[in-house]
Amino acid sequence: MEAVHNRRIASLARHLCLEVDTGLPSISFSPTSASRSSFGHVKQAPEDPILGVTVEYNKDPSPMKVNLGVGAYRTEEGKPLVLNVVRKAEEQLLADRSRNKEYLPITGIAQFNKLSAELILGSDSPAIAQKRVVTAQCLSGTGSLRVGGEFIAHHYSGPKIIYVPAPTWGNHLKIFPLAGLETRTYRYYNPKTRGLDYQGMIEDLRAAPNGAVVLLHACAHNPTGVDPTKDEWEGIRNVVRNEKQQLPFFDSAYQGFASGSLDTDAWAVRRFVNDGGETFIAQSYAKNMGLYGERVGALSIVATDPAVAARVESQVKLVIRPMYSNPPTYGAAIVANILSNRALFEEWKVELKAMADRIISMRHQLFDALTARRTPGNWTHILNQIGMFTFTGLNKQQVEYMTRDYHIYMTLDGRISMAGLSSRTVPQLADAIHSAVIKFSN
Ligand code: KET
Repeated sequence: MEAVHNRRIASLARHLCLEVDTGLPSISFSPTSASRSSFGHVKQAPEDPILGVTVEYNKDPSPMKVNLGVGAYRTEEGKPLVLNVVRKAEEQLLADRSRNKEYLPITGIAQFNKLSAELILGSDSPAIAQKRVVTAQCLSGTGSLRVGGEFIAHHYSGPKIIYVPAPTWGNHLKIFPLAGLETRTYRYYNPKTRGLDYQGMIEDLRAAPNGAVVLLHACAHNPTGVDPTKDEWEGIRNVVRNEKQQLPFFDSAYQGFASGSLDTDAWAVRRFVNDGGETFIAQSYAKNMGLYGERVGALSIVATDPAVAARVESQVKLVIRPMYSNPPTYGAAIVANILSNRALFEEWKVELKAMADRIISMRHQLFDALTARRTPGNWTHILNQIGMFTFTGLNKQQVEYMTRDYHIYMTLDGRISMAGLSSRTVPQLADAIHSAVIKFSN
């Protein structure tokens, strides 16, 4: 009886890959089995440059560790924030017993799509009124970029080449080649002035082929925090639209986070759409509604006439269906609830502004702390840069030192997520920067 029992445990343990001493002869896996694997040649991949920072952070046992890597908002207490308005929308969803778990249509919740297009283009947008806008609920900003990229790769009559700024959010360089687009860069940031290399950008767009796709950050450029001025946007638009007939593809991951106002942050997108030309827009609700893990976003394609828009929509569905069939319900239902309810919408705007304001206050606190320490260098860019990040100008060696000696985790390009900072951690960061700058001068 006992022997049977022991054999069962041994078999279960083998199944679970556990080592259990049952007194029976043990069966071990032969070490040569790995060499027989059809995947034995697979190399260990490096961690993602942004999400890998969190992996390293999680391994650090130090109580003083600070994660300024990923662009995710934290409270003054350093905790993730679920917006009150999101909680309210969730309570409404929970109370509604008519809701079910059926599949959504391939392009998601129709109401969510309509409201998302209105949020980025304005509720009075002529393109929406003329039914020239196709919107598909996608898996957050990343999924929207990927679906848009694949649609362009399959159907665009122009060159299948996309120009992204140098530098840009690192994932752009992985998304677009996999979507089937040749990916090139245009000059964007000038490290000397820590500002926009406007001349370089214009030259590179002029030198790019007619009709090429141009990826533009709608606001709060990641990682540099440097946005064009309104005049510069008009110059860019003139080249893209009039001189080169290029296709603008906006990545809007931070609407409301740059200025605190949803409309102000949509200004550039609306200028491009309102001139009547074709435009792609990828929207994310990860940051501005704090719905990071719900993966909720939208791809909007603005066509020149409604008949084209309808056919485009039919083909977007063919991109999505074999990729993930249809999108998840929950996050988009929360967003639709908030955007469709006046009171919730107003409440959201207040909470969004509070997040943007806290980030701006962190900029002032960090700048003051470095000034008080007389840290060598000019740090005014901390105040001037826009959005979630400060592109500090610190080099890889300095960043590695700050992580090792001060337990400050950030990306190796010197980007700091200001949203991860608090009054408590500013002095530690300022000490770390001060020491890094003195120890390893640029
Ligand atoms: N575009 C930009 C410019 C961007 O910074 C991000 C995320 C995304 C799109 C995609 O976000 P999604 O969660 O798919 O809606 N950036 C932060 C997180 C990340 O890297 O995934 C970051 O830069 O830290």
